[in-house]
Formats: sequence, C-alpha cells, structure tokens
Amino acid sequence: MATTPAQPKAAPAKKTNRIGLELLAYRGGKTTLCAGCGHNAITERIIESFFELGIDPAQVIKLSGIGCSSKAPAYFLNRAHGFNSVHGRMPAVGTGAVIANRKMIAIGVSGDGDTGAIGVGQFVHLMRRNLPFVYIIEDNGCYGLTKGQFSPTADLGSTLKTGVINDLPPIDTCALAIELGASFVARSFSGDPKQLKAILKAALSHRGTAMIDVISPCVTFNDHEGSTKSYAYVKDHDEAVSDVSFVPYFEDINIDYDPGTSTAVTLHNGSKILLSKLSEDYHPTDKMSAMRLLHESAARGEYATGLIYVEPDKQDFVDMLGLVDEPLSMLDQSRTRPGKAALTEIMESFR
Ligand SMILES: Cc1ncc(C[n+]2csc(CCOP(=O)(O)OP(=O)(O)O)c2C)c(N)n1
Ligand code: SF4
Ligand SMILES: [Mg+2]
Repeated sequence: MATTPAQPKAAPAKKTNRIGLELLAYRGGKTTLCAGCGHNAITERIIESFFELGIDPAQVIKLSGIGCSSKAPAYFLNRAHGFNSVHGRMPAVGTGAVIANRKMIAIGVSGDGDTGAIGVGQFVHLMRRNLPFVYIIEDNGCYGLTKGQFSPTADLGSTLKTGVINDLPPIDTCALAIELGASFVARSFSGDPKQLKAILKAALSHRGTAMIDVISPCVTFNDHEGSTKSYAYVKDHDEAVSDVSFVPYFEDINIDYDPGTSTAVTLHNGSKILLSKLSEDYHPTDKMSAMRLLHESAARGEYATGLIYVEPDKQDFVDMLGLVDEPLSMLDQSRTRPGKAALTEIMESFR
C-alpha cells in the first residue's frame, strides 16, 4: 500500500504584539559594549517593554549624551528617531524635540557621569519642568568609557586601584529628581529583569518626567574596593587593566526577590550590594516618605528599589506651555507666522 509522504511541519508563527510587530522590529544594532555590562541587560528590558506595550517605534525619539551608557540607544529600536547629543546635553535636545512634536514618545539614556557631572545643570532643569520624557541613568558609579574614574554617584570611601580614595559623598539622583519636581522616580538594578521591565513599562505609560536610576555594574573598569556599584578588576588580569582592547567575558547577573524583602547581590568582583525592594503597601505618592526612605536606606548602606515616588496628575511642561494639539513641527507657515494684522495688534498692545 502506498504511503503518503510526511508533510514538512509549518514553522511556528512568530509572536507579534498588538500592532502586529515582532520583537525583532524593536531591536537595534549589535552591542559593542563589554559582555556582562549591566547596560546591555537594560537594553534588553527596553526592547521587551516597547514590544509588550505595542508602541510604534516610528513614534519614538531616543536620545543620549556621551558614555558607554549613551551608546545604548543604538542597540534598540532601529526604526525610531535618534539623537546622540554632546556630553550631558541630552535634556536640552530632548526638550526641543518634545516641544516640536508632542506626539513623540521620548526616551533618553544617560550615565551617572553624563547626568551627575557635566550634565547636572541640564538634568536639574529637565526634572523641574516635568517634560513628558523617560530618563534612564545607567548608574555604574564611574566613567566607564574613559576607563573608570569616579563619577558623582561613586560611594564615599571607594578606592581606585591606584589607592585614590573618593572623599566626596555621592549624589543620589533619585532624591535630587524628587526634590526638583520629577513626577515619576524609580530605582532598579540591571540584573533584576522582572522589576526593571515593570518599572520601564510604567514609566512609558506615565505622562511627565519619569526618572529611573538603574544600578548597572561596569564589569571592566570599576575597581573600587568596597564600592557598592563597582567591579574590582579580577586579580588574574591585573596587567590588562590599561589594555583597552581587552574585554573580559562575564556572565550577566540575574536576580529575583520579593517585594518587602532585601537581597545582597554579589557583583563580578565579589563585592556585594544590598538591595531592598519596596513592599506592596508602600505608598509612592507621599513625597516626604519617599525622601525619608531614600535617606534611611542610604544610611543603612542599602539601595531601595522600586517606584519610589509618583505624582500621576501633575501638569506636564507641554500642557503648561499651552501648545496646540498638533505637533508644532507639522503646522504650516500660515499658522506659525503671524500675519501683518496680528503683528500690528501686538505692537499696538505695547503702546
Ligand atoms: C565635553 C566632554 N568632556 C569630556 C568627555 C570625556 N568623556 C566621555 S564619556 C565620559 C564619562 C562617561 O561616564 P558615564 O556617563 O557615567 O557613562 P558610562 O561610560 O559609565 O556608561 C567622559 C568624561 C567628552 N566626551 N566630552
Ligand atoms: S567599560 Fe564598563 S560601562 Fe563601558 S561597556 Fe565595558 S563594562 Fe560597560
Ligand atoms: Mg557611568
């Protein structure tokens, strides 16, 4: 009896999101950052968040400054608009972009150096304006791109390999953002995918400035013994510290812990950071409690992680300016240039 040849199995359909796009549509170029760098893990969570929310990449503008962290936008959302600004100047560029087109979703990736040092003046004004903007600090406590010098978020008493001691207290970017008026402030860890993705998705759904400080270990240049965000270069590779072409391979750190509990995470150099996840009954809408939480956890040498502060109904900068609904960039000249009569009327009003 003749047998029917087996039919080749159809390839399983690729998973698509609510706008019919596959995850691939949310990816960018291949990363050039070190293997195991916390920044790469954050990129993955950004990709997943945009995909799961079904946001059209063409509606997104991704921005950054300068640093390893600021290279990250090249590795996600290829189809989005992008602007890699001057060191520390991303907030000014982003403000212009959002005002020019209020329909765009703006996401900026910065570093602790880009934000806390050269860019701190720009950061301050972005936070106080409450511009609709997701602002991520990939926080490794050092200038990774320029070989690991202390940044303003490095911990007091951290030491460089040369023995130099950091004798300046760190800037807590979350406390600063809350104080200045940001309406969504969170902290997470690059190696906690579940929490980080939940925070990113919430930030993308928030109208106003969402500032997320993500502790993101630099596995290559951090060598601050006792630092809470650092990587002391492995003993076996001492000589290679100054060899920029040498990039060690490290496994990504992956953790998961419950709300209301603390966990000690061992970094690649064997040092530990203490993370404490906010409990489910924590109320992030009380500004004073949020500030107290940050001060108290810092005093215990811990990082409180989670959504620390949110003010959902705060008026954002675009509404405050009273802009028309249509993007300014799409208005034709007849609507953007006042005619002679309007100018005359304005001049008359000054009489
Ligand atoms: C105007 C200017 N000053 C200094 C530099 C040198 N520089 C490049 S990146 C960087 C710091 C980056 O640190 P961070 O923002 O923390 O990013 P990371 O590399 O740690 O991710 C510095 C000082 C520069 N590129 N431009
Ligand atoms: S030098 Fe540090 S911050 Fe830069 S890519 Fe390597 S691990 Fe990441
Ligand atoms: Mg840094």
